[in-house]
Amino acid sequence: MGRTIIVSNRLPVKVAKDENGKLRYKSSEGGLATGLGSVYKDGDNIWVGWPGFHFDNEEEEKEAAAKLKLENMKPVALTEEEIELYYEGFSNETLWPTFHYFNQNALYKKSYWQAYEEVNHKFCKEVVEVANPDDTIWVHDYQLLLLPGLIREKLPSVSIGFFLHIPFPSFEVFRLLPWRRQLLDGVLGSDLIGFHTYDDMRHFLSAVSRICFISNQHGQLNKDGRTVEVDSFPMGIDYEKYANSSASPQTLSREVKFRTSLGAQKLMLSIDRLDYSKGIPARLEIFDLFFQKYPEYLGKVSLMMVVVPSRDNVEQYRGLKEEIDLLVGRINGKYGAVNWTPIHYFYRSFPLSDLSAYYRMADVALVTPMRDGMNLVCKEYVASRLDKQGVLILSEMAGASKELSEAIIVNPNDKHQVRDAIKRALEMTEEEQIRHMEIMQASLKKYNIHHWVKLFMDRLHDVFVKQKEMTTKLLDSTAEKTLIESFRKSDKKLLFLDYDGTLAPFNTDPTQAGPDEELHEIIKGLTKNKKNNVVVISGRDRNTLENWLGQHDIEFVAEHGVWIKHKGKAWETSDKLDNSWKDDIRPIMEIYVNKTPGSFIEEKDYSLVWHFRKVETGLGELRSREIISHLKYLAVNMNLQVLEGSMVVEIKNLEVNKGKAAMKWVQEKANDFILAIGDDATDEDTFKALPDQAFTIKVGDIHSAARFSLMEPKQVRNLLKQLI
Ligand code: GDG
Repeated sequence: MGRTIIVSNRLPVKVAKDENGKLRYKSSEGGLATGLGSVYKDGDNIWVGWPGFHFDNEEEEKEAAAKLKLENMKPVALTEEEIELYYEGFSNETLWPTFHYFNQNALYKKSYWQAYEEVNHKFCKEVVEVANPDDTIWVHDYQLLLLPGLIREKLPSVSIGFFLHIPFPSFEVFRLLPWRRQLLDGVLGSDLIGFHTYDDMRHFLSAVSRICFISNQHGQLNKDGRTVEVDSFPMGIDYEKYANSSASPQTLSREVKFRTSLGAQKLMLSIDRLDYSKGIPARLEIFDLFFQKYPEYLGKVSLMMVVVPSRDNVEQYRGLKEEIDLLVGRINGKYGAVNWTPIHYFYRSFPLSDLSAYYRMADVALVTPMRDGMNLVCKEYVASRLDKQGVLILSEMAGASKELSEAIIVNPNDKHQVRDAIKRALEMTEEEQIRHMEIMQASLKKYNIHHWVKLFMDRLHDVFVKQKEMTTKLLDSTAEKTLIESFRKSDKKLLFLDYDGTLAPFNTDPTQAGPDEELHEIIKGLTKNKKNNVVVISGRDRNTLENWLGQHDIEFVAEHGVWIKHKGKAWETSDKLDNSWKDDIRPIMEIYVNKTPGSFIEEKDYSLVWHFRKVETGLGELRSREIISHLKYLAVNMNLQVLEGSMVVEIKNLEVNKGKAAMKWVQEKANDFILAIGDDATDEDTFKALPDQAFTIKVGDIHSAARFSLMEPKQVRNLLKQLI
C-alpha cells in the first residue's frame, strides 16, 4: 500500500526566527491543515510545501528540514526572488485576478511565467525525491497548476489528484491568459481534478474542450490515452472545532467583555482577508446606503469589520487598503455619535476565541464577496451559532451559496438589494432564524472537512482502480495463442468487426475509404468457413456498407445499430425510433455549415452528421467544439446523444448503440466464441455489452473496456488471417 503525499504552496506550519536568531515553528490552524491533518500525520505520509521563510544559509535549511521531517513535512526552499515572481507575481497578480473575473487587474509578464514554471519544477523535484510509483499525490491550488503534468512525466503510473480552491472562470475569461494551454496541460496530468462547485467544473471542461480539443463525457476525458475524471467536491469546515470553540470559557468571557462595551445595539459582522475579490468597499457603500434609506437604524446597529492583512506587497492590495480606510473614515465621520460608532474596523487577525465571540454575538453575518471559490467564514458563522439564531446574508458569487440556500442570497453588485436584505435580516423573527439556521447546521455538520477529505481520497482511489481495470493488455503472442485455440475449438463463432480504423485505416477521402483487395480476401477467407458468422458493425450508412461489402456472405449493423441486415434478408430497423427531433436540430447544424466553409451535413436515416474534413485546418476543430457543446446542451432534454468521430460530429437517438445491436446476435444465435474488434468510443458500447468471456479488442488505445488492445488495422488483419 503506497503513501499519501500532500503538496501545496504553503506547509501547515510557519517557520520564523525569534529575537535570538533561533528557528521557531508555528502550526497553522487553517481548515485545510486540520482536514488533512489526519492524512499527512499518518504513518510515512508527508506534506510538501514552502515553510513561509527564506533561509539564510544551507545549515538553516538542513536544520529546518530535519525538524520538519519529524512532523511528516518536507520544506521546499524558495528564494525571495522566487516568492516575488512566482507567488506574488504569477500566482497573485496573474492567476488570482483572472480566476476571480478581475482580469483588468491581471498582469501578463514573461518573468512571472518563467518563475512560475521554475518553481513548479522545483516542487516536482522535491516530490519525486520522496515519491514511489505506488504513492498517491494530492496537489492543491492555483500556485501549482503545472505540477501534476510535471510529476506525471517522471512517475507515469503514480495516482495524482488536484483540487482548485478558487473559482475556475468561464472560457471567455480563461482564454485571456497567454499560457492557457500549458496551464491546462499541467492540470490534466492528474487522474482526478476537483472543484468547489459544478459551475467551476463546467467552466474547466469547456476550456479543455475549446483549448485542448478534448471533450468529455459526464466529466470523464481522455488525455494521451489516460482517463481523467473531473468533479465538484464542495469543501466543508471542521464543524466540531467551531461549535466547541463557541462554547469554550475563553470565548464566553470575550463575549461578555465585548457586549459590555457595545451595549444593547445590534451587531453585523464581516470577516475577510484583504482582497478585492471580497467586495469590501462595495459592502461599505451598501452600509452607507442602508443608513440613508433607513435612518431609524442610526445608533441601533453597528458593523464589526475584520480585515486580515494579506498580500500587502502587491500594489493593488495597498490601494485597496487605502480605499477601505477612507470609506470607513467617511461613514464613521458622517453618522457616528459620541456614544455610537457605525463601523468597528480592525485591520489585523484575532485568536480563535475572539473570532468565535464575534460569531456568537453577530445578529447578521454579511458575507458579500464579488467572487469566492467557496468562502469558509459563512460556514464558520453558522457552526458557531449554538443558539441557532442569527441571519446569514450571502453573496451568490461565493461557492458556499450553492449549499447554503437557507441564507438570504444576494447579488453583491445589486447594492439596493443587499441594502434591503440587511433590513430584512435585522427584522427576521426568531422562529424564522432558527428554522433556517437548523437546516444549514445539519448540512454543514454532515458535509464537514473530514467528509470532504474522505470523499476526494476515496474517489481518487476508485479512479486509480478503474484506470488499472481499463488498461487493456496488449494482445501479445500468448494472448493471441489463447484466442486462436479457443476459436479453433468452437463451432458457432460470432465475429463483430468495426470498419473504419479497424478493418481499414481511417481515410479522410471517402472515395479512397472502401475496402482494398487484401480486405476482400480476408473476408472471403473467413466466410468460407460456415462456422463463422461475420458481422460488420459500423457507423456508416447501410448503402455504403452494402456497396463496399455486399458481395460477401456477411451480416451488417449500420448507423451504429439503427439498421441491421441478416444474411439473405432485407435491412430492418426498429420502428419505435422517433425522428421528429431532426427538424429542430437540422437548422442548428445549418448555421454551422453557413459559417464554416467546406463543412456539410449528412442525413442518415436516424441521425444527422456534421462533416468537417474539408474545412481549413484549425477552423474545423474550433467549430466542432462549438457545435459539440451546442448539441450536447440540446441533447440532454431530447433523448439524443452526440458522438464525436474523426472529422465528424454525429447526433442520434440515445436508444441506438452498437452494444444493443450486437446483443441481438448474441441472444438470437447460438454461439460458443465471440470476437469484437473496434477503435472508437462507439465500440466501447459493444465491449461493455458482450459477455465476459468474449474476446474484445480495442484498436489504437489501451484505455478501454475491451480485454485486449492492438495498435493498428494492419495488426487486426494479421490476426484475422490466422483465423482463416
Ligand atoms: C481560499 C478561497 C475557499 C479570517 N480572519 C481570521 C481568521 N480567518 C480565517 C477564517 C477562515 C479563513 O481565514 C478564510 O477562509 P475563506 O474561505 O473565507 O477565504 P480564503 O482565505 O480566500 O480561501 C476560498 C478557501 O480557499 C478554501 O478552499 O473557501 O474561496 O479564496 O477559515 O476563519 N482566523 C483567525 N483569525 C482571524 O482574524 N484565527
